[in-house]
Amino acid sequence: MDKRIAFITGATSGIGLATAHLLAANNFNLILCGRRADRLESIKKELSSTTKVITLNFDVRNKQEVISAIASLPVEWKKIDVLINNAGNAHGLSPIQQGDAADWDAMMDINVKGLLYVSKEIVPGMVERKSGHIINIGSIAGKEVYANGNVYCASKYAVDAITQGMRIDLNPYGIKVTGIHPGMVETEFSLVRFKGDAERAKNVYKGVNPLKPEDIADIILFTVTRPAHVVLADMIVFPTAQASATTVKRDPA
Ligand code: NDP
Ligand code: 8X3
Repeated sequence: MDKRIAFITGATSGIGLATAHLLAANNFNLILCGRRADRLESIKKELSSTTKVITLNFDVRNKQEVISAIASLPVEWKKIDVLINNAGNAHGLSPIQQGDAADWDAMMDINVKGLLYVSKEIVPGMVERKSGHIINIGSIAGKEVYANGNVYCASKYAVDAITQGMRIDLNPYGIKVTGIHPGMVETEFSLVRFKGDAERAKNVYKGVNPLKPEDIADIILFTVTRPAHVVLADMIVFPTAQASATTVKRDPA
């Protein structure tokens, strides 16, 4: 295979899905991951006319599932050039004293430990080959704590710390490490955060022209197509209407 191979977690919606589409059209073969098998199948069907696609159906929280899924890759797919650690969500938005422990577990297990489990199976190959590019999707929530964000913010601060740590530890091997920290992106993110409450999710973006998942995909494509000696290390990306986690210019209805 002369195309590069990109491994994308959370490819069934939002940023991961938009990135899969853009990388498929730009000379990448794809390994697409997620829990929703039906979506993975239809995305594979759609993108297979453009590029080679393999899907892996696993929950990043489950260490054994992560290990088995990645071990099942055919040998010609094991040389992963680009790892995009994107799977993640917020679960709930409550003051700490009212937080739900199941939501806390989900955020720490998915956003932090899931990212580590996946990386553990892929990074040693990059080290051996002395090449590769890891892109971790953090958040503005990993740069600024906001009211009621507590544990989601903690999970994304952890992603930022792990990203910095990876960049330092993998420096001797010529592996690029990039952190991308978006502000408001309209995806299924708010629907998941508010447990399916579509009205509440819609209100998050009321009066704002938020980022689209395609905007982040564009930045990912730019990032992975820089010359060998260039790495975009860390980026905060806002819609123009946003200036900080909580400073958002909203147009009146
Ligand atoms: P979506 O909800 O649209 O996508 C989340 C993706 O993560 C889905 O593909 C989902 O797939 C996958 N995922 C969630 N839980 C698991 C799990 N346990 N195991 C495997 N995959 C899982 O949201 P976004 O596209 O917005 O989110 C992508 C990333 O961007 C996240 O890390 C999020 O924190 C981050 N982010 C989002 C922002 C936003 O405003 N939207 C802003 C800043 C950062 P499936 O359900 O099929 O498993
Ligand atoms: C998603 C952006 O501001 O809801 O990570 O935390 S925010």
